[in-house]
Amino acid sequence: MADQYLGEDNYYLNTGQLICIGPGETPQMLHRDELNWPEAAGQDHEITITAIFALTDFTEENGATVIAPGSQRWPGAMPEVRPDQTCRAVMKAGAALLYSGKVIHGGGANVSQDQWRVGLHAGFVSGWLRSEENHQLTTSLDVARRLPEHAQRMLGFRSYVPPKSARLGMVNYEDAGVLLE
Ligand SMILES: O=C(O)CCC(=O)C(=O)O
Repeated sequence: MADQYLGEDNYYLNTGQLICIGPGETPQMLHRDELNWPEAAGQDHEITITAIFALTDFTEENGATVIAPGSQRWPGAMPEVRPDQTCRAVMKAGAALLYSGKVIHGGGANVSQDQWRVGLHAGFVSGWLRSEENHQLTTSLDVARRLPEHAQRMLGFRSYVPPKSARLGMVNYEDAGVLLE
């Protein structure tokens, strides 16, 4: 999906997180992920897409993601959302929700007594934007050297090559990959 919407070799891992919503948690603020990069948002193309994989069942009760279907086409940066314009990403463990950075969404309230809702949140962002998580500071060079090239790229250990300009994220004016050789 990221290859298709962001362009092959054109993007980095934005988030690699477990999002664990416990009993009593209140709803997350609804948002569009692309507004992390406000100057780049609001274009026709995608700059970020995300998958949330259900590691436990996602239910209305335990905090299934709240989604406003079709909101990727709603004008304005962050329009008002009525409850009747939303639905919940109810799904079985093992299923995933894939969404554009333009779709208004948020983690749901967990009104259960004792259930944890656990999602694996894997997002991707265009290579010319800064990722939410700083993987280069949390992945050592030793670990990066042992990863497949695609994973090295996803974590920012390879430079981004814009179509019409110089590289971004270089090391001594070379592709960052020289550090791994
Ligand atoms: O946990 C969820 O269901 C959504 C999380 C989310 O949208 C976020 O943290 O940005």
